[in-house]
Amino acid sequence: MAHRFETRAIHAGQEPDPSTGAVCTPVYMTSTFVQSAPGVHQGYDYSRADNPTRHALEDNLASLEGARHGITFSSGCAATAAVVHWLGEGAHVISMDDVYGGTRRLFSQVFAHAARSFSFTDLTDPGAFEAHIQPNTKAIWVESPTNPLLKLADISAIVERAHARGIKVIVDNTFMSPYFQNPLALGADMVVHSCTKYLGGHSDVVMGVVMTNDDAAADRIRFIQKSVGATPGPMDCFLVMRGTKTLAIRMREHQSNAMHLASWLEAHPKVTKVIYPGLPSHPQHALAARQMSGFGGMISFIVEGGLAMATRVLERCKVFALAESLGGVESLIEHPGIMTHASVPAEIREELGIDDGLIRLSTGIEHIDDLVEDIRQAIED
Ligand code: P1T
Repeated sequence: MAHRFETRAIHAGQEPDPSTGAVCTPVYMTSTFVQSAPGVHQGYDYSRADNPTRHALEDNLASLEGARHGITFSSGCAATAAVVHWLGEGAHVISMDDVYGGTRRLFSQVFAHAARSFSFTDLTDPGAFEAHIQPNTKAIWVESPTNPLLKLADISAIVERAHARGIKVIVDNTFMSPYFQNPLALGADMVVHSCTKYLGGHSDVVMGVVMTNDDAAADRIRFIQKSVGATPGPMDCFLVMRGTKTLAIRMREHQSNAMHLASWLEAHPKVTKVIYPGLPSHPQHALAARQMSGFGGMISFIVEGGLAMATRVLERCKVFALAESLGGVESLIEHPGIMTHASVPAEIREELGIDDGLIRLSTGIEHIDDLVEDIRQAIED
């Protein structure tokens, strides 16, 4: 019988080292591997192509996402780029309108100049993409929940419609991690994560991964990984592997803190809006409860008083660090309009609802009372 998530997190891809018995997979800090005759080696020839520490991590991540293949990259953006390379010259992609600012920038300002084209639409309506289909539409790019507005896409409903048209569905599952959501089980063709976030979990690594059950697609993505060479180093792979061992307990704690904090914020008179999929007030709360096994650690909210008040709150927090990124054990606070989504043109931010007063929290796993007190004093004192 297959082991459960928590057990796989600790053991998948990781056998005690056969040469020494080391329980933890060693950091194979080597660029190359000796050959006994030309082309004769023990499975590894050069670390851009493969490295034993990376190999162990890729098997571990694939197991957690329920995928046959995990292919890692030097960042989440590099993983996204590999998928767009794989879609091929001339491909048209229909993307969720609210995605990480760097993803939109990569699509609109890099690949749009490299024989790819993109349409952005609100995939909270699973039929919305159909009006944008072109003869060369190859994929729907889903981010769910989205960054930073925490909108959800109904993954299986989109898959059903897209597959009927021969269109692939790719899901950026960074915000939920494989612990709370498994898009491949919902029919998606490919999953992308920024491992920089929950998978690494300690804000000390930048990395990405692509996961799929499609053998031919995996072969091609692996070929792109080796050929383009945006690969992670062995030390980073070790750190993410160390991170995934505690993913389940971290995610449970992130969620419990976020649920408490979101409810507290919602009751605060100076807070005009709280967006958290776990709150009954979230317009897609029912979908969140059905599609995910938890609601995650990300909260967005709007304070009364626009940019001036938002800036005050951001500057006054002490436990929450004012910083980009998310998914680490430490709580982070940021301003999407000025920070993570600054590369999204102002008129599009406005259209999406990325308000000047919008603040995004990555709820860490510190004591909940300290987190509430930190936000309280930043708003009230
Ligand atoms: O930063 P990198 O590892 O390249 O991952 C890019 C990325 C991809 N997808 C999502 C949903 C993301 O949130 C990110 C990175 N996001 C931030 C740095 C941020 O603060 O939102």
